[in-house]
Amino acid sequence: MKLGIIGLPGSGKSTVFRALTGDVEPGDRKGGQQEPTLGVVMVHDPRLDFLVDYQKPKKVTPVHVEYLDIAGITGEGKPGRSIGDKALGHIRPLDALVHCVRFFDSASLGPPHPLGDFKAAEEEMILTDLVVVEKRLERVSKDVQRGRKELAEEMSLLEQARSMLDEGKPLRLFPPAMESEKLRGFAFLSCKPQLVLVNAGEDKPQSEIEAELNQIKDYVAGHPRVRVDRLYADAEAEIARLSPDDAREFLSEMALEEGAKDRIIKKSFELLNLIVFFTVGEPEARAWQLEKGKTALKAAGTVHSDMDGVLSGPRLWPLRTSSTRAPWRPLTRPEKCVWKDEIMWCVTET
Ligand SMILES: Nc1nc2c(ncn2[C@@H]2O[C@H](COP(=O)(O)OP(=O)(O)OP(=O)(O)O)[C@@H](O)[C@H]2O)c(=O)[nH]1
Ligand SMILES: [Mg+2]
Repeated sequence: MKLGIIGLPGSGKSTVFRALTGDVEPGDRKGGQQEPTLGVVMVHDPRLDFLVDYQKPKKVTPVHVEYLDIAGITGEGKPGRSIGDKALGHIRPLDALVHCVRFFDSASLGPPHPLGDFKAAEEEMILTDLVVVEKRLERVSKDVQRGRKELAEEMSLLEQARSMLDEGKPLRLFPPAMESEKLRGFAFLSCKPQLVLVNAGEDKPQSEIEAELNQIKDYVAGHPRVRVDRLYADAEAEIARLSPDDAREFLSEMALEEGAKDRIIKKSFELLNLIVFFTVGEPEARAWQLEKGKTALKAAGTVHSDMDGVLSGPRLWPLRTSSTRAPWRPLTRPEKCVWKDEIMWCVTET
């Protein structure tokens, strides 16, 4: 899973990056077009710990998440130049965006305006998509006039997309942008799954943070693939560098159950509708990601394409827990385990 951290300059993207990756310093990339910094985070999962304990494999491979700290959304709103080409090239292939919104006072930027900043960055993405749609429409409409009838459907979809973007609406509100084969390949920015993180200063009262969160939530109400949450990036970046025991103490003082890394990873899995499943054998215990609702057969196919369709659901071993805080335990029915190629297959039920 690869996520890009975007947001207006000075919104705290690099600080969020540090909070999520525990990285010390992503380098100085003030508002420019420099190469983004990549951080790779191994996802800690107590269910994988359980399987390791059970099987004592030679190798352990958790799921990993990659974060990119991307500069380049300027908020200037100039059509055609709204997001730098270089930044665009980095954003297009991402699975989702972490959209960082400032909610702390800044000496250079003044008091924060979270909803206004969120809208400004959204507008940049909408304008960027509009440029892509218009360019393609120009070409396709000429071809259709010349008699290439097979492009008529794409042209009609692009025209609908253009009128949405013209009205300032993101393409996540236009289902064909995600679903149609004709449009999916454009990887439009305004329909990328987005986790909006209101990056709050520690001095901000809870009630104010809630109010800002609610304003953004109201604004995106009814939008698919958008989640809104909070983060105290500055403090949490420091906490991410502490030992687990020290981190726990600081987190509980801030009334947070988990560090930014674990919280945001969970939210990202929810946003992308992913679950984790496991394989375990003597050589390796491994966590994999799978789209929720996909069958166990698909899980098998993820690991070995030749096994897609070979396994049947009841032979898989679901891991369950009675409470979310307790460690995960396998069901006690051994017929639910399947050994194949010296691997035991297990699929989570959540
Ligand atoms: N008080 C407070 N300050 C923060 C927080 N997050 C970031 N800052 C400060 O805001 C300034 C900008 O933070 P960065 O993380 O560099 O912001 P950025 O979005 O990466 O900036 P550019 O890369 O220049 O666009 C720094 O001085 C940070 O220390 C926060 O949660 N609280
Ligand atoms: Mg930065």
